[in-house]
Amino acid sequence: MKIENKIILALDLMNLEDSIKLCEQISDKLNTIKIGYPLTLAEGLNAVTTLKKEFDFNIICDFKVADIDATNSKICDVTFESGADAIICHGFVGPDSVQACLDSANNHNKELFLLTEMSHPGARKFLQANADEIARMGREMGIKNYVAPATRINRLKEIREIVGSEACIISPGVGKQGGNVRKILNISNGAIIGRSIYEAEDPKKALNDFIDLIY
Ligand code: OMP
Repeated sequence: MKIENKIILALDLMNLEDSIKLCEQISDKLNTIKIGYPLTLAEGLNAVTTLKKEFDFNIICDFKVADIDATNSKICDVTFESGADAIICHGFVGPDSVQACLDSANNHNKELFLLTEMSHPGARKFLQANADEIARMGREMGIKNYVAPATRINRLKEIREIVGSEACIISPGVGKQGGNVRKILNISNGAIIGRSIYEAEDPKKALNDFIDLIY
């Protein structure tokens, strides 16, 4: 997946109309968006289908899939059939559950992102202790794409060392959660940015300001 300007917009707006308006403003600078539960629970998977049709973005569905294998397969299949190009799954559920997501992605010729350590403070409590193992599992399974935190640059580096230089890492936590876009892009292939863009008075300017920091 080629991420234009190394930025992925986290489109966590609560309705399709506002989402389309925002995409119209920024579509000349971005080609990759991430859609999660906020928009799809509000509007249905139709939001993914519509945005894919209107803008032809790369669409990463952030459903943090974390169930048994049989259920994960169904979640991934229906997501890819709606037009998503990639899906994010959790790793803590173990290899059988993750393999089901990978098989679905491969069957649809789409991509899987494995979430290793999350970006928020609470990730320290349970997830951090197992994040290296999750990343190692991903590497052993042949997974090429990962999500790792922009909020902890040292952890991001450690996860990069485990998954290897060829892997694609995308990192949430820039801006509102405190991560520095320029620093993390020395390690990550893309920065996921939501509120700092869509809550800005002028989202296009906010995006351009991030791009100026990168280049
Ligand atoms: P902002 O904090 O508004 O920039 O948004 C960050 C986006 O990344 C949101 O859509 C989060 O749900 C998502 N996210 C995290 O913030 N932390 C993580 O560890 C993982 C994700 C994610 O999987 O995208």
